Amino acid sequence: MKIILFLTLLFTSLPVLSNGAIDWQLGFQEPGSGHMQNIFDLHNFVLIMMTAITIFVLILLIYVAIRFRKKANPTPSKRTHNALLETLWTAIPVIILIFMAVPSFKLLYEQDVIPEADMTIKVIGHQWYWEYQYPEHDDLSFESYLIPEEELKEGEPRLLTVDNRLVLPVNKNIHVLVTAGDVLHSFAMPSLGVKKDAVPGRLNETWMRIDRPGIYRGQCSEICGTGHGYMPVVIEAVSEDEFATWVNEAKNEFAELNNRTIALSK
Ligand SMILES: [Cu+2]
Repeated sequence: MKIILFLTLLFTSLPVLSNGAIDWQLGFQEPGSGHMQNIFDLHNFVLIMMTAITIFVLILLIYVAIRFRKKANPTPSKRTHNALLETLWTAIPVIILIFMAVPSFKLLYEQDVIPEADMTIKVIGHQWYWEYQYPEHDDLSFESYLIPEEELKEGEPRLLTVDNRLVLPVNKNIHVLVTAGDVLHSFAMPSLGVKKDAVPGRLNETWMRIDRPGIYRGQCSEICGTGHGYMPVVIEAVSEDEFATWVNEAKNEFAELNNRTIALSK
């Protein structure tokens, strides 16, 4: 069963060049950051180990079931101990575990320690939309809502399309502050290897470095109420120049929008 799973994952996860989920997908999404690539590599490494161990144990089981069945082995041995064997079957699994633990600790460290940041953004989860702030870009801030199914344009994925995307530059270390305005949410972007709980009254932090331009799609990953499935995260990764242009346009656009909202509420 595992080998079938392994082969399916191997063949399904390789050719997928998508930054979002696709139909019938089984493996991970295509990694869009070095960190996600490392997660992907560790996953594959552990999967290979696990498959080899499962096959080895299966072969042993089949061997003893045939070789030591009642007919072939009428007078069984009375032996209960074997010092060499016992040492081996303790030591070998320990060594295997060390081999898996070392890269996984490296990964945890990479995730936890934020490298020198080129820019900072703040992500705030609300019931049920995201708010994005750029404190280093004149406090640019806006909200990002789901586009309902009936308003989607051709090619836009259902439940994964928003009005205002989180636009970010590629090849920059982006420090991400995550919090929530009401209840628990979780800011998650599978192809970038990012998932961070958004907790009201608490400021969590993580980071990402996007490798290539494109649209990345994720979802709120902490059940947060009836609208939980309707607050996707959509990141648009662009070059540094395009990002600078976007910031200038967005500042005017959202400033106007905010003024209008203020005027309306008066
Ligand atoms: Cu949520």
